[in-house]
Amino acid sequence: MKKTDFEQLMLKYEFAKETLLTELDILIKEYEFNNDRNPVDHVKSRIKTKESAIGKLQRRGYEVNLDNISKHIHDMVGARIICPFISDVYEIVKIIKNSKLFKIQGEDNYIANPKESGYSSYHLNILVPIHLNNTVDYIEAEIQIRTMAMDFWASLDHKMRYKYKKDIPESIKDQIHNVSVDVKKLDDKMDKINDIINENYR
Ligand code: 0O2
Repeated sequence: MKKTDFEQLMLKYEFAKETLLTELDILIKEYEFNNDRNPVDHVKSRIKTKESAIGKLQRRGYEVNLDNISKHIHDMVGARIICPFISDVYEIVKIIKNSKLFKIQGEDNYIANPKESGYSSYHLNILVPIHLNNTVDYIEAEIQIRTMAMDFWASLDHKMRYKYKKDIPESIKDQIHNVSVDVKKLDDKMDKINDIINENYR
């Protein structure tokens, strides 16, 4: 049976996701070994669906074709690292930036500069090498690193946006934004308590 170009591209994304997850697992375990603590609560990953990729291309005014998927969609492969504390997020960013496997292409610190919606997270855009039979390909991936509190906010925000099909009334937007401010206060308080514990009880 002849394989389609789309199937071949999706296979490469699958390889990139597996390579990305393996490297993240190694980096986190090595950190835990050296520091006697794990800065990560859990890691999730996904490959963007065809429908979601087509929607993103259309929203941005690009013709829907395979070339434009690889050229303009930078998060076909995505991983999300959820950490207990804000300080852990920065620790993980440092570890990933030091990885000899990944090439860092760009970053967005939406923790220091939250989006208008209130969205807060640290994004790293990287290239993941995949070793095929005769060649090495570099596949783009996006890693989102955030605290459990930020993740709680983002997943509820995502659900509500989906429900309103992105056309959210201004008053609801304001309320969701206000909650993001509360989430930030909560994270800051937890970080302070964590600092006290680290200084006095470790
Ligand atoms: P999904 O379903 O999560 O995949 P780029 O990817 O660099 O071309 P983009 O897409 O503007 O440009 O990058 P950005 O804004 O740095 O990151 C986009 C991703 O961040 C989104 O992916 C979401 O996962 C997340 N995100 C950004 N803003 C918000 C927000 O206001 N609320 C929530 N809940 N998540 C947000 P997708 O493709 O939009 O969706």
